[in-house]
Amino acid sequence: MQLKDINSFNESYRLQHLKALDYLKVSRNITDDQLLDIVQQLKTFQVAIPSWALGTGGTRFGRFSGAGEPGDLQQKIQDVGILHQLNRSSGAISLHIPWDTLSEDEIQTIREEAAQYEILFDAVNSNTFQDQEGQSLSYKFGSLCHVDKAVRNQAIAHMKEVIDQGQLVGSKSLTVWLSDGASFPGQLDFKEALQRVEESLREVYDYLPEDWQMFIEYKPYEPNFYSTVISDWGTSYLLAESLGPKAKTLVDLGHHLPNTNIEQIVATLIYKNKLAGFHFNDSKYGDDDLTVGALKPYQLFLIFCELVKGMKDNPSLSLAWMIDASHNIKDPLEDILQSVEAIMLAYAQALMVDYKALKETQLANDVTYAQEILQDAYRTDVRPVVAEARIQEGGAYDPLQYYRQYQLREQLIEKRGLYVKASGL
Ligand SMILES: [Mn+2]
Repeated sequence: MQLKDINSFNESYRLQHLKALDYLKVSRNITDDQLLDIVQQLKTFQVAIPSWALGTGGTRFGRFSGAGEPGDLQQKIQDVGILHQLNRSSGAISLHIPWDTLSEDEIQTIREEAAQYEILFDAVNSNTFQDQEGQSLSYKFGSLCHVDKAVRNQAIAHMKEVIDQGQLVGSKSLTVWLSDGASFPGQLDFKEALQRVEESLREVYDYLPEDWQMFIEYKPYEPNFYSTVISDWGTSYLLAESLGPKAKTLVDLGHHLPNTNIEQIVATLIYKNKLAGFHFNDSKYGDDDLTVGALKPYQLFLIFCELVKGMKDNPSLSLAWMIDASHNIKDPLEDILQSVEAIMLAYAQALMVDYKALKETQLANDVTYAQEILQDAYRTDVRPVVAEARIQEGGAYDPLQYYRQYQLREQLIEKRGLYVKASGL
């Protein structure tokens, strides 16, 4: 769907926007050049949208379908196309195999559809946490950690196939998240399970094309409730370290036990050049998969401060940014617009921090002022600068407002019908 009238939509907010931008400059005491520099960095920032987040997600208790959802991959790309036209920061899609399995003859159409909306293909995701139709062996007791080598081989073959699929669309990385683990003490030998995962991952690693990377995601619990083989960043890190330079640790914000200091994990991984990137979401209790920034925007800001510092120290630092959320009760497209906005705001706030002054306070053990510097940036209303970056790129001043005003969901329902179910979740 090609969106119309974005410029005239923006025009009605022009005066209000310019005043807000001016106030930001005056209140932060920043020059036009400094502002331009921040806008420039925001303009190049792209967050990948996972194909499974475009339909309504469910919980283990049920799923309440939305309307006008994408029924196939082409329609999923069209949905990302809508997001990207509105915010100019959603220029990539992350596929999940087998939910998005491509046949040779549809590759061309899919690539053209994506190119039309300037959408790239981000990391491809494997799936060995559920059994697929026609699959000969079951993952009920694990995949890469399974005691039976035949099951492990099946999972390894699947991951190689995911890499093959990714190559067809131009992806450059494979994300592996394993649900492997145990729900009861005694079920699994910890050491042997980890050893089997390591050996299996090595087979997949050796299959990676030269310019590919492997992202190893971790998660403390669920679906297994007693132990997970790759349960924390340390386990992911030691696997990545053992596999080699193409393997890195992927941080999913919801995959931590409550109160974990995620920003510190980020700094440690950057220091060791093992940070792959992020799965953004928010949570209160566990892997809640809520809208980014809905609950802990200050934590998100602190994480971005580490990232900005990391990127300043090492301009070649290349990270993968992706949303990984489930939209149970909101319109998925509206929810993603809110998530991307929250990410951009946290990034913009982190760009407002005076890192030189912060360093001085640290060297002087001036704890009070160190905190003050961070909070001062966090408490700045950076919405105008994020909007400015978006407008300069041809996006909408207020994407959500445009989405509602131009009745985009209603148009999708008209085209696709009320009861289409997106493949996957
Ligand atoms: Mn994830």
